[in-house]
Amino acid sequence: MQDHKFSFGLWTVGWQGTDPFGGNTRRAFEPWEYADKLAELGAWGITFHDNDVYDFDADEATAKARVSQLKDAADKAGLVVEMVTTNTFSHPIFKDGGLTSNDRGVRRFGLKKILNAVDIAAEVGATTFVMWGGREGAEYDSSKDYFAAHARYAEGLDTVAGYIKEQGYDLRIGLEPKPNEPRGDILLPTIGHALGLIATLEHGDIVGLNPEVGHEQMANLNFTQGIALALYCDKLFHIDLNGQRGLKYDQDLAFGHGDLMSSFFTVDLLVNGFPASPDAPRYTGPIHFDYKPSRTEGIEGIWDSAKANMETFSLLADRAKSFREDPAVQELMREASIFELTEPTLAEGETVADLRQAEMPDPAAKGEREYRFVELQQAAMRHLLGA
Ligand code: GLT
Ligand code: MN
Ligand code: MN
Ligand code: MN
Repeated sequence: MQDHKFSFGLWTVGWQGTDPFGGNTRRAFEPWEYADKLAELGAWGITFHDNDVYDFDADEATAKARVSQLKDAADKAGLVVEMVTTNTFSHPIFKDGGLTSNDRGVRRFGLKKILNAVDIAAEVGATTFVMWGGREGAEYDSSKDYFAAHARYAEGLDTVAGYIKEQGYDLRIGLEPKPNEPRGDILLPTIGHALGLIATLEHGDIVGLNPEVGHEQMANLNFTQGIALALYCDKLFHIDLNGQRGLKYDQDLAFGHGDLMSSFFTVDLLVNGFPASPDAPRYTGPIHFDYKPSRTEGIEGIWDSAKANMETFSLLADRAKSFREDPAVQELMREASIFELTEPTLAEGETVADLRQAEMPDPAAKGEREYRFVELQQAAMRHLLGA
């Protein structure tokens, strides 16, 4: 487990089990009480929201004291505080969003709260600042001018990114997409949507993605494909690993407890990179888990589930390595023409006119060729199952 930079949100192990139908099943801990145990289990880092550490209405002195108590505990345990984020979703003031509320006063309040959290992030040495816009959205299309909402979102992001640059902070912003929950529909619902808005920003160079497995899967999308696009665009700044089974509420299961095959290929991409593109961008950030210890669990279950995330990732990393190194797999990849995909479709200097003149393959023969994709997938299955 020491090979990977495992990291946990304080709100994950700290989740008390509240859901829309029932209250807490576990007691609250102070944020600094998690550090030793997480370190002992093999974690490398922790992350938090401002209000995981101090209350929404805490005065400045209390907030400062609590953040520094947490930072001390992390230092003592040898944990890095690698990411910080803002809670712009719990308090009723944010019921119509933080950066995109129709109410300008709310937006100004939200922006200030985010900027305060940016200062805290810099102070504790975090290098990523996540922005999950859970309340940025709507239940009703009648309720919002969506052009203006995107403009205000962009304005907010540029203000925060511009402030980071102005202060000279070593921080990058990771946007976290989610299609719905808590809003009926959330703005920037997927990785692709977020990339689209980032491309319009003035300070988009320090704005990228913090994709979450379950959130892309709630949109019925392929998470590995999504992070591949983020890598292609050099925008995979951070990651939230967890598990989700199908199209339903955000389950936040432990990593691998949802779609295991998909988890295998996510780990394969994260630890081994693209199979045929050795020069492509690689993810080098923390392996951050954003899961919830199920409501059925007691205190022991918090640690069982935290461990489960790291154990599953490590097991899958081993399996993915053996998969890639297997000569039979390499041969199947050649038969599948996987390496051929890296070859540009047009030859160097070739024009459209040249292409039109060029000899073409026999469509019937190409239509009948083998790709051996099923056998390759089954080879992955054998490695995954340790067969
Ligand atoms: C909240 C959300 C997570 C986000 C956190 C960051 S908050 O728990 O469900 O997916 O990563 O704001
Ligand atoms: Mn989630
Ligand atoms: Mn969540
Ligand atoms: Mn998340």
